[in-house]
Amino acid sequence: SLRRVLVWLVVLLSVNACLMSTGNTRQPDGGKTGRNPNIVIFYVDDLGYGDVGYNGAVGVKTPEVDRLAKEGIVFTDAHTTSATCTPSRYSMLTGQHAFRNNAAILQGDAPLLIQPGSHTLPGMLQKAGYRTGVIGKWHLGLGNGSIDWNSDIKPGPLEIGFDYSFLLPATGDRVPTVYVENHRVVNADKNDPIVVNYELKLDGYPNGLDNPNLLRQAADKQHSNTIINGISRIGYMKGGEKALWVDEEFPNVLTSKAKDFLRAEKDKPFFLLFSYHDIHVPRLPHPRFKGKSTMGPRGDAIAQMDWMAGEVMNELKKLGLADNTLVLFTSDNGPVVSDGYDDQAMELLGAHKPGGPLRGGKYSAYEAGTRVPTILWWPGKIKAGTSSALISQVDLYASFAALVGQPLAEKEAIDSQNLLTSLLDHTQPGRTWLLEESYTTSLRKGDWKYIEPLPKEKRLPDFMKNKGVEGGFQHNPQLFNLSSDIGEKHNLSGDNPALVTSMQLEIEKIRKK
Ligand code: NG6
Ligand code: CA
Repeated sequence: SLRRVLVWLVVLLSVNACLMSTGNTRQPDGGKTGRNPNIVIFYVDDLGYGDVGYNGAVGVKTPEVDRLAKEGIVFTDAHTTSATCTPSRYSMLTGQHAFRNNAAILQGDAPLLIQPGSHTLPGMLQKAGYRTGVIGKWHLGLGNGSIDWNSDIKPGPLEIGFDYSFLLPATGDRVPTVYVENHRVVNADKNDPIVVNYELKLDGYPNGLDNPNLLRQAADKQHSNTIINGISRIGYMKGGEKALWVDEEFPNVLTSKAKDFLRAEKDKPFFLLFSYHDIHVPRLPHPRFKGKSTMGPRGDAIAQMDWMAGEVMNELKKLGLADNTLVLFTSDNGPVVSDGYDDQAMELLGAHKPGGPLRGGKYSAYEAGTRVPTILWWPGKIKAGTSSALISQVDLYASFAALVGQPLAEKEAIDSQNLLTSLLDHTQPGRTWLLEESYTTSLRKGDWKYIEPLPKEKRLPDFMKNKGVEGGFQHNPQLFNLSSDIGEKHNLSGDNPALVTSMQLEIEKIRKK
């Protein structure tokens, strides 16, 4: 609409003015080419607000991430859109809330969730002249419904805006446990075809329920199917022996693929989504990280994650790209300590608080579900500092569009707000409201936080109990004032019925948009 175009123009002009006034132009590279900046997103899996050194981690050090924090802008109120992985990734890549497409945690053989031809963040950047790559965990589905893992696997990332992909198809705890590079399983062997099934047991690899003696980590029932590399996974798989990944090698394999991508694309503006497996389960860090923390595999996986970030940053610097690369470090949802495997995470936690001062964690409606460590690093362009701006990952789409000067179509990224000024200047405010998705919906309005009650007839999900996570799901409305109650302990809904009603209405309005 005209309004949208006008708003966009004004923002673009003011951003330009702001960049000019600090002596910066959109001409990094020493002004050689005037090209748009490269964009790298470090997308860690299940990393909690308190899991990083600069936010007070105990028992593990994260010097590389802390360096980014010191040199960049640290956001204290930045959010994933959802308390689980698939919906958060969906929103970041489409600029739309996950509920609009019923995005929920996917199995390893689920079809691609984002339709080819639809607007995506990498597709938008392609239009602006970017080369785009995704390396690491995908978990947004592949194929059309029945994947043949032994031939071309599509549609996938290449059909929705990425030029290159090297993937763990779903999660580390789901079959198939093979890498998929572009359209193909790496090291696929036509004499040993891969078959995947999430309902029917397949012969071939032993399964965890019947063979607990073969396991390196005991697992709950859901994680007790196919055993690969001494770890039972969700789902059944057969064949593909030469293609099986070795979990301990993730840091080496993924980091070296990222470096290859940077080297190959260094002469064009590029976008890299570096999507970690860490610190998701199963946690099997490389032996060289063993004992790097006092918290066992979960802490060691954090140390490994930190090392990987350092490696990629060093490569950027080595290639002379550091000044012209915007780096965003963040996570896909909040922390979970125990998530299906016995890896001693609970026992060895000590005084470490994965969610920092926040209540809840992965899956939950409380703040720790979506409020995650977030750093924007772009020395030379931005001033280091701390920002309390309210920001959602759904906003990256419109913000990056503004950054690279790519206009958005009417129906493109409808939930995404252009917060570029807030991302680049720590003194600027962010959103006035923000939606958090979990098994219910929460709404932030400034410091107010409202959690929508579940319908009376719906059972409250309670599977998080044995994971040590407080879900925050109730049949009654909950309302907290985070300015005095960051830990969401005092439900003020009874004293503020009008605010409860208006925030509920607001949620309904967003749903209908
Ligand atoms: C759940 C798995 C959990 C994890 C999650 C996805 C349970 C009992 N099991 O179904 O282990 O794989 O899916 O995590 O919760 S996420 O970070 O990709 O959303
Ligand atoms: Ca996750």
